[in-house]
Amino acid sequence: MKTYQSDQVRNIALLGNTGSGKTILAESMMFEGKVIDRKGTIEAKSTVSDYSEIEQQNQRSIFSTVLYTEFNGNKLNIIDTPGSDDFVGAVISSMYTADVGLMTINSQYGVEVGTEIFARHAERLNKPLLFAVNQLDHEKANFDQTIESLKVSFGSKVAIVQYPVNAGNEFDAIVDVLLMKMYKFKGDSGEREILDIPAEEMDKANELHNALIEAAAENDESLMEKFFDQGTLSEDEMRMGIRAGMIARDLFPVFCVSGKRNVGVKRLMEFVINVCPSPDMCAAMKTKDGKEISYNAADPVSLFVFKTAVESHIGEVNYFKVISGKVAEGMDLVNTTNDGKERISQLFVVAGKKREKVSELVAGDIGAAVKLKNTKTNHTLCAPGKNISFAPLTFPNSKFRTAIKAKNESDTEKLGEYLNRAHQEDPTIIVEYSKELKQIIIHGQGEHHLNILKWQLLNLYKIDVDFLPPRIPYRETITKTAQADYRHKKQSGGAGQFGEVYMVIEPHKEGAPDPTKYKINGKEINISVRGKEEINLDWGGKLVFYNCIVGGAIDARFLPAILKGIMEKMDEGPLTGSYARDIRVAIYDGKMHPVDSNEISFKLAGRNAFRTAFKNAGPKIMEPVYEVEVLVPSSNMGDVMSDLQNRRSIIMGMDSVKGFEKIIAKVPLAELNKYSTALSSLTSGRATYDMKFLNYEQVPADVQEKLLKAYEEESEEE
Ligand SMILES: Nc1nc2c(ncn2[C@@H]2O[C@H](COP(=O)(O)OP(=O)(O)OP(=O)(O)O)[C@@H](O)[C@H]2O)c(=O)[nH]1
Ligand SMILES: [Mg+2]
Repeated sequence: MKTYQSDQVRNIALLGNTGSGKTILAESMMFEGKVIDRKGTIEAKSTVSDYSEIEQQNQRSIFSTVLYTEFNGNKLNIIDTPGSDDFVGAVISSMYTADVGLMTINSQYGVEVGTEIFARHAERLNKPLLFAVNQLDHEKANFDQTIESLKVSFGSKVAIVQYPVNAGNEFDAIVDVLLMKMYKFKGDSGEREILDIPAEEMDKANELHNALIEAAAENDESLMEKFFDQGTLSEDEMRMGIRAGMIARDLFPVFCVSGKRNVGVKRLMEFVINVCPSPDMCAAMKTKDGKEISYNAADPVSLFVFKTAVESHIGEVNYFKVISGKVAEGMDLVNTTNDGKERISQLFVVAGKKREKVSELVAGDIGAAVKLKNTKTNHTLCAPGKNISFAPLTFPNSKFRTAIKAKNESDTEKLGEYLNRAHQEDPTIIVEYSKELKQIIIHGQGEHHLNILKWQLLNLYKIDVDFLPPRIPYRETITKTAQADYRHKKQSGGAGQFGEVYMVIEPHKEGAPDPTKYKINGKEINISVRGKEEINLDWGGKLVFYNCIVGGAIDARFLPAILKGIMEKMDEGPLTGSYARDIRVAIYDGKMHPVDSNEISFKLAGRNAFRTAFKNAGPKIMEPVYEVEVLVPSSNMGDVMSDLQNRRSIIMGMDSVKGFEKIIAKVPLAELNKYSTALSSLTSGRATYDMKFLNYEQVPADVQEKLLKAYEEESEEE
């Protein structure tokens, strides 16, 4: 393969709701680019893009797949992405890498929740969008309704370049209002005739043509002037204007295709080559320290790894985009994430599992390298001494958590290793070794996402695992003031033990003044604070410890031991063994023995007094509460709301956004187990949500009752 220069490369990511036809569109593109001479199908498990076993089993894309074609003297890199929200990590990394997002819209349904989700990510990443209204051969295809829904979501940015003459089963003709021609297709071969627009379509075509000219002119003052002077623009001027509009994200062109029947695909590819920006026209890449690196082939080399995967027969493959300079076989580079040295021993371009060796790739191009020592997704490689580190990808919060355990105890260590590796390959898999919950918790974007991981563990690494309900990180606290004292005394034989501690405990409130006086059971206790220690607990919240000992009742040297005893109970709360938080303790009196007092005695006295006081201080269990934001089509709103109400949630707000309803609710984590799965089945996958930790709140009395009982039973079993 020849070396393509930056201006001869186009990088697009195929985006869109699951089932909108990205993989089949990619297949037709591969066919048009002569990468394959027969098109595969999803049903026959024969597409270039969905080549992995698990994708074929599921009949949908799960990973991003890098593809390329050589087309009209240019190189078109295409990244096919999965449409399910579970695999949003792969979509985001693909979008970050591509220069344009090509969004497929299923013309049966118009804008779907996936369209919305991915469009929002494209906006965040500042990427131009191009729409392909797809499946126009379907009997239920409805172009006008699809356009209406696009306008609801994207307003005046929507710029129609094509419309179908006969959407539906007979679909074979498209009017192109940029070229003012009609494309007519024969069979499924992609073969086409370019004809004059028939008289009966002329009015509509002219109207859309003028609208497109206006939209194109809007992004460039000189084009605008020309348009006012001449009332029209040349084809080239329109291309310039459209490109400028795309780069500014002010104009999203709309094309018409049937990926399955290969209708309109070649014309769409021509548009991508002729009009869509090449990398060197796009925004520079930002580094971690805020510098900008532009796509300049003459600069020192730098590249960004957007995907790491283990491929059968060849092992680990790193997929990257060259950002600056040129990368060539045999080059020595530095990984600026871990300061490791890497040699590029072999360089490839890839179309699914097909690989072709190349000797060089230039700024803006996409390729793959194998046999790197320690390079993963999100890492930067660059010329020695250049110290470039690109800003890493950021992903949405996880939505699904489960505990994981190897079926076979002896696999536990291996499981840990592979889980860490899974995280490096897919940063949306987060692994947490929770000492608190005594579980390995994995977090992902949905149940399906983690089930894929389970499948991989079994089939690729031979580790059989169970998913178990994850425990909830409850907290304990108190709601009232209470006093307790405890005398620890042991004088049977040998050295004795003696320590006595008096304390008052009460809820800690940020900014409250130090205590001066307590009144408990009619008795007044005067307090004079000698020392104060404010401990930020590792698990959140505080313990404030006051030394209020007067007259040397307890030696200062024993106070740390008392605190230690209290901390032992904070670490394992008296109610359910969960961490305790937000408590203040005043040690105001006690007794020592001239010989028998020691640290251990005071630790035990402190611990026991604290436990008693805690139990008398209106103890409460607190649970983590999340803020959940659900985006749901209006028709599913009722079901989603009543389901949320069954989850002890409090609705905080509602809003209508572009044809969808947004619900914001506070929901306890304990009620969110498998929520992504439930929501998906309630709405046939048409809703999405995001959740983030909000705070800890007291559980209701009936829930506390149940938790106490469960803890009691568990303790008895042990
Ligand atoms: N009638 C018709 N069916 C299509 C067309 N394109 C795709 N399909 C069918 O729609 C289904 C989904 O197609 P895919 O290409 O896998 O869709 P996708 O967008 O890649 O889906 P995900 O990988 O799940 O995101 C398959 O059964 C295809 O055969 C089309 O142009 N017309
Ligand atoms: Mg697909």
